[in-house]
Amino acid sequence: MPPSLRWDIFCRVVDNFGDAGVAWRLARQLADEHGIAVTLWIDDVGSLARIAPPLDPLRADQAATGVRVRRLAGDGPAGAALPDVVVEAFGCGLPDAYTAAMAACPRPPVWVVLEYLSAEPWIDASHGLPSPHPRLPLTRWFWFPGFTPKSGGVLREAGLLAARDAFRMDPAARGDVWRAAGFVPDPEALHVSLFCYANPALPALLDAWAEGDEPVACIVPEGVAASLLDRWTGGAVPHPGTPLRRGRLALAVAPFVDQRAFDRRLWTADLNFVRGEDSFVRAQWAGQPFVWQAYPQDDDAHLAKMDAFVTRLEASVPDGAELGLRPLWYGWNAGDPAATVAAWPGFRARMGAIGVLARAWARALARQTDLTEGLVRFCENRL
Ligand code: TRH
Repeated sequence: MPPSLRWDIFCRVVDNFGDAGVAWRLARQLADEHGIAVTLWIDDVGSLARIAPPLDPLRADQAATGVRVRRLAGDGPAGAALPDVVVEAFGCGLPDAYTAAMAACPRPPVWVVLEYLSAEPWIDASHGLPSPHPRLPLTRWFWFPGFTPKSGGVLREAGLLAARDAFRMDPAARGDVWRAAGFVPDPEALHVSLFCYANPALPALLDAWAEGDEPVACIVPEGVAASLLDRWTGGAVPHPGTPLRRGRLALAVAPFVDQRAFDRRLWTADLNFVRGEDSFVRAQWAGQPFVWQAYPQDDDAHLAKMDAFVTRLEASVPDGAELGLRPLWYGWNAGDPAATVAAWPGFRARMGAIGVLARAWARALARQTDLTEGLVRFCENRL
């Protein structure tokens, strides 16, 4: 790969943090591991700055950890020199002036549309296919992240699992992470990291933990399910650093931390509730039991995505279907309080075996080519 390669990544934040989170992780890996000069064009620098604190939300052009970050507004990079590769994250659309410049270029950049991650089988047949632009003499290539060797893979930076294992070997690691949220280390407690959407099943699950027979220490990121927590706490949502106690549950609200610190929380939790796309993948790399809330979609398409993933997860080990993942995952994704609470004791009782499954899944997934490596090779062959 010629070292002078330049890539532009375009990202428009739909909502939440995953679009920015994925684009940022990809940009950093391209720079760190492939020596590529990356410019990330993103409309909502503020959302990215919340999970990448070195960034200044008010600056339109800045650099951090080897990536140039520029605010995407209006015609965006009008007049800027075209790169060798353009990544259009999640089909966000490129500025018209930019695509016109690409079309006028004798050797246009390789144009890749990065799709949303899915475990659904159909993506393997769609991955890596070209599509002629409807108006311009340009070709777009569609990259479908996934969990099979025929898909576009998932993001995994070099040394991730070794760093995870080394961190977990440090006896002080869990204490440091959870003390930062205001918890006094309690080896008897079930440590839960809870990152979810506004889930109607959440209050009932918190009640079940409060009335349960074991101490539960739970961290919720600031602003997550805020109105539900406000009602459940009676307007006394705990301030960061001072957990609220109710029965056996201690609930702490934590400010957003950077992606590296968020990984460490996932690595040191006994159970990770995650959502969307990027934290979903990071919980898989953590190799701990996890529950995923797919990004809710009106036509319930998210339930099909969740089912497709659970099916792959169960099939990855003998008797995986006996682990009883589905009742809690389905209740949680349906936002069904009764189903979620009914499923909790069974899931909790099988967490040892679910942890074995999670670690085996992470090992197997790590044997596949990571998304960035595959994408670099793919583009190299089309330059
Ligand atoms: O925030 P999300 O719900 O983002 C969603 C999904 O990406 C979804 O697929 C997409 O359609 C929608 O946005 C528009 O969940 P996700 O994907 O887990 O992204 C959260 C990011 O925030 C992830 O990179 C982890 C990061 N994060 C931190 O770095 N620190 C934190 O403290 C927290 C809570 C999250």
